[in-house]
Amino acid sequence: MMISTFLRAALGVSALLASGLLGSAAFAAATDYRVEVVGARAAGAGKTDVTIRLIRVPDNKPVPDAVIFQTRADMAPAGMPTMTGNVSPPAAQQPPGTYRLQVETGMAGNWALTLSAKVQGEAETVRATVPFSAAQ
Ligand SMILES: [Cu+2]
Repeated sequence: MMISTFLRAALGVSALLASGLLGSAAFAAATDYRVEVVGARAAGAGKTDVTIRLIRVPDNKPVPDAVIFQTRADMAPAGMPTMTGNVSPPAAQQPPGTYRLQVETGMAGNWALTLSAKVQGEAETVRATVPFSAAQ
């Protein structure tokens, strides 16, 4: 599945540049990350397991050991932005860099999963919204 969203770390590098911090931190802040949906499959009545992969764009490598938080799922892609579903805390998966979240999708159709990710060694928080479809 080639659903992906390009992201930029939440804060621009301009503040770092302005403050004269031109070391590796500035380069890390400029790093782009991408979240891909690997798959979404029914996981019992009204639940969907969504597996995502976090990619560091410059070297196109998966990012293991990220802390996923501030998760949200809603049916905005189906025109129902106020219809939300609880998201369980994600579990790290094999291969490294993939994470599985279980979403309470009470309705079949197109959903959006929004999340934040804290990447080891990265000062900025990564945020992404990716679409997935729920079978039920
Ligand atoms: Cu709905």
